[in-house]
Amino acid sequence: EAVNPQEYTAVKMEVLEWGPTVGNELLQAVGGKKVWMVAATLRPETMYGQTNCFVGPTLKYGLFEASDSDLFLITERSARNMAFQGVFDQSQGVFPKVCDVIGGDLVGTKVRPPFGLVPEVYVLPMEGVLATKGTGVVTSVPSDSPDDYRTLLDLRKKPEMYKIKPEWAAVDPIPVLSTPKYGDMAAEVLCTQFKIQSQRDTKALAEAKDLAYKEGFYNGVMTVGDFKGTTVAEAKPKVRQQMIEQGLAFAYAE
Ligand code: A2H
Repeated sequence: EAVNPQEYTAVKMEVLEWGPTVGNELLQAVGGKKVWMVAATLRPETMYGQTNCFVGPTLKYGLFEASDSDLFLITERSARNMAFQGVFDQSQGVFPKVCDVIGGDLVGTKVRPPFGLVPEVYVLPMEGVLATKGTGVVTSVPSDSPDDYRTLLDLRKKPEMYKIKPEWAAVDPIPVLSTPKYGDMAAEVLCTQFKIQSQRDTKALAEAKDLAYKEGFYNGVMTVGDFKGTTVAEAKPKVRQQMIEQGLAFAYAE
């Protein structure tokens, strides 16, 4: 674990419709409650460009009571952290799990990405999702995240192998910011430049991710949203604050 805590923005994606492989046990546990898949991100200013939501297909998730009316779908590890950080209504330390679910069973579920220019997106599998980081839910922004971009290409290339319907991966990357070096599709430019062939090319992807992040942060200008025309560095905390004020995000550290 790092010495300095990582401060994430936890973005709340409301479940709109369950996918075809969700089990009855889960549906019963949900009852009439609202379910949110919560993704940890370091790039809140890119949330306009969400096109999917990724889960690890073999990872274990749970449904946790965030309040009387709301359930969070996240890993148990992150739920425990959230409980200690006072995210849940119940007093600190209470650990309100109501059901287990495997990531693969969530594929094809439809969620609403907060601030997304596309109002509904599908849950898809991503191989490299770590159980030890964030919530195990990753929101996909293929314009600016090389991992997200390459995973989308992999899924589109072999939908049967990944057990997905092609229409779940149909939304193209959406430009949200522009930089002098990579234009408004940093992830695509870098994946092409580095000849990245698959989401398993982790070394090249890490390098691409680093370059995209730095160029975006230091030289990026927003091309959409309320802070269009301002720098990414300036927009980042402001978009985050807006999302938090609207009840669509919260601070999460680990
Ligand atoms: B980021 P760090 Cl546009 N497993 O959000 C793998 N990756 C995970 C994860 C997990 N369990 N939890 C979060 N992440 C991803 C947006 C984004 C992100 C963009 C560009 C770069 C980027 C959209 N995906 O990350 O190891 C999440 O993806 C690169 C910095 O804590 C999260 O932010 O530095 C980021 O990794 C956190 O990674």
